[in-house]
Amino acid sequence: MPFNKSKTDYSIYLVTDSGLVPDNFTLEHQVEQSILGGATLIQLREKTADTGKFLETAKRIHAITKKHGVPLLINDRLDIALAIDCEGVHVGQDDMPVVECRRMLGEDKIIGLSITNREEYDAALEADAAGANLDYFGVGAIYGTFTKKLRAEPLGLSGARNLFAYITEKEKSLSRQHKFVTIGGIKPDNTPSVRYMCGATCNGVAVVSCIIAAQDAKLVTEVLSKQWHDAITEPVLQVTTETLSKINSYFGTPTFVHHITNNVVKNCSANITIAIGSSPAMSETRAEFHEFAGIPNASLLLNMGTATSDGVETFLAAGQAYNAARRPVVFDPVGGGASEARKSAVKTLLKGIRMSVIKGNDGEIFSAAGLAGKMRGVDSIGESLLDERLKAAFKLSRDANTVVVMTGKKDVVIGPSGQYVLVDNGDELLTQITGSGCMLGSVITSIVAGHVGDVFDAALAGLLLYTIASEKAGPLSDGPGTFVPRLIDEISKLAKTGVQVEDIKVQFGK
Ligand code: 3NM
Ligand code: MG
Repeated sequence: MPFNKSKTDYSIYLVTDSGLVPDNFTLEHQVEQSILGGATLIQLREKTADTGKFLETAKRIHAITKKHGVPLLINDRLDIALAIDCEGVHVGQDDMPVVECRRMLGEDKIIGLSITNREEYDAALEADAAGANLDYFGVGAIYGTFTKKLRAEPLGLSGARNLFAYITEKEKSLSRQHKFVTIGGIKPDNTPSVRYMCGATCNGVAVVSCIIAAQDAKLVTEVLSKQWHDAITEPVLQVTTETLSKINSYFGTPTFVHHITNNVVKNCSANITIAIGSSPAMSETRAEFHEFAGIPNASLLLNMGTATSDGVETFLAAGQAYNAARRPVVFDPVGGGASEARKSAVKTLLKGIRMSVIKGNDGEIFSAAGLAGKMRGVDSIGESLLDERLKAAFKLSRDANTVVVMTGKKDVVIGPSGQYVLVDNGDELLTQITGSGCMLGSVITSIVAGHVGDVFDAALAGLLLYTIASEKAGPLSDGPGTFVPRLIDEISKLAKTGVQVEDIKVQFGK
């Protein structure tokens, strides 16, 4: 059958590097095993091979890919691609200009280009207008990689999402759409997060080391392919007035909440988690993160309150372990805008971890959204206008593809689509104790862990449980000192009996 490039499946794209093949195998073996495991596209990328040797390797690899009906592209070397008449080329920014490539290869071959930012994508669209007719882009690097010396800082999940948002808008106005794959440090563990964050415009993952260096290339490819195909691309968010009538169905699922939290609140966070029927753990021991993430109904709460300077690495290791296990991660960027170190920690964590929920006060959310907040110390000073608050929370929600819970006089729960709920519940005493936001983080994490397909409603349910419990506890307290134990008592009761729909004070909006 003649090659028809429009049928190309970009989902599982193997890029070679013979230097990484384990001693007991050949490159041919790794490529064939990978195809048997589900690789849909192969790129021969041999940066150091001499021309004669490269040509011989290319012929042997092409024989294998042809046998299996998988297209083969050659990195950089058009002469090799022309000599063996394979299915196309992949070029970098410093290689043969794409317009020349197209002129030499003709319209039937695939041409792909590496890009790392908006400017390179825009320039490629101009080259397209000049006749390049590019087929796809390799977007990267997503994560750090040992396989290639990078031209720019890795994009991270947040950077990739941002770039894909730009690309997605522009592609809509084109008469012919391109395909996109992500590359750089991608492996089965982080594939669901990458797919979730990049959205439907991203057509696949391109990998080198995780397959080429594997002892069982077929198995790794199978796992990668399964992770890619099982991953959801859009968050499940549904919020309707019906949500309120089923709010109590969110309580009562016992979950496991792994806290990495600050020294001030450990005790009350553990107590409130137990009070609603879940199990807390406080651990910063990396050796047990993967094991904990495998516990049924496990979830992770990352609270930056008193993070130490090496704390970011611990947060990253934990967040990535829970991402890999596809268990929810809730982020509480306590004091996130209070210092340069904290701002940079928030950025690093949003690059490396897919968060299910981000919870913070005004200042923390403004800062995480990259907007000037009103931070002084770790307390949020004053409150911005509702409109401004909604804008900041929406921006963060869209950028991180996550549910944002922003506390304040009126609390906001908002999702990436812009749908939001304003919550007017909550006792005044919540503002007079330390750790009230941190305990809310524990409650939300615990409830989200039992309802991962329904993160928005679960986060709202957690917020309502907590704030309505505080309204019951307030009048029973003599002041802030007795308020905390009363709050724990009341939440423990409400988690069992459920809240009264009449007590809920919310407004829906978009
Ligand atoms: N191109 P691994 S990163 C070939 O950013 C390549 O354009 C990149 O290797 C880019 O899967 C990269 O082993 C190497 O991390 C990817
Ligand atoms: Mg190149």
